[in-house]
Amino acid sequence: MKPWSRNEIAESVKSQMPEKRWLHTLGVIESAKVLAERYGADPVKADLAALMHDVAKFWPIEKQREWIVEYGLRSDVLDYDKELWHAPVGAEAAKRMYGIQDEEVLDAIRYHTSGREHMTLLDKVVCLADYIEPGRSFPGVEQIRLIAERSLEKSLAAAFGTTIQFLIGKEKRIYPLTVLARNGLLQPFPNE
Ligand code: DGI
Ligand code: FE
Ligand code: FE
Repeated sequence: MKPWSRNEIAESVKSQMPEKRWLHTLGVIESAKVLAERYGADPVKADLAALMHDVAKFWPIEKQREWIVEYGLRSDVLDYDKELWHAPVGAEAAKRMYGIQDEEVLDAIRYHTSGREHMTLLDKVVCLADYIEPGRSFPGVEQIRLIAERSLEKSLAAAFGTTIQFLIGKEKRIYPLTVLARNGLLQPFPNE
């Protein structure tokens, strides 16, 4: 089968989400481009991962659950907030629907929400772009944008910090990979 062109993937992704989420996706593509240039990540991979990162976000939640069970995706997310599910499902969709085989791109999609312990450069670029794209306006985003000009790790650690604080404020559980991601980004520890 002929591989999907970028344009075809973009049309398909766009058709699976409301206009507002597509505008967010365009913002993430733009921010990922800037961050990839600044920190030396592969711009083509960053673009593709950003394009597809939220493809499954608006799938019915039961369909997301089915994919996680049927394809043996990180089933531990089922015990945590449903907002986490679209990331592993999106990576599987990129593979099964669009034929993406590049594991670096798939991982950047798979871990774009939670983060993970040993984040690759591409993981960090896509995850941070998701936090700071121009359309984002959560409290503290300006500060994170400023730090992002100097340090990919410090800015992403701060971004995960805002999410963790938000979850604590709502008395929600924190997915352990997010804690591991933040710890990993803050190494070396100051008291070592
Ligand atoms: O899909 P987006 O809205 O663009 O952003 P995202 O994929 O980063 O999803 C973020 C949401 O996930 C945010 O509202 C917080 C929620 N969430 C729930 N539990 C966790 C979590 N995010 C992280 N990183 N870790 C969690 O344990
Ligand atoms: Fe997302
Ligand atoms: Fe997103």
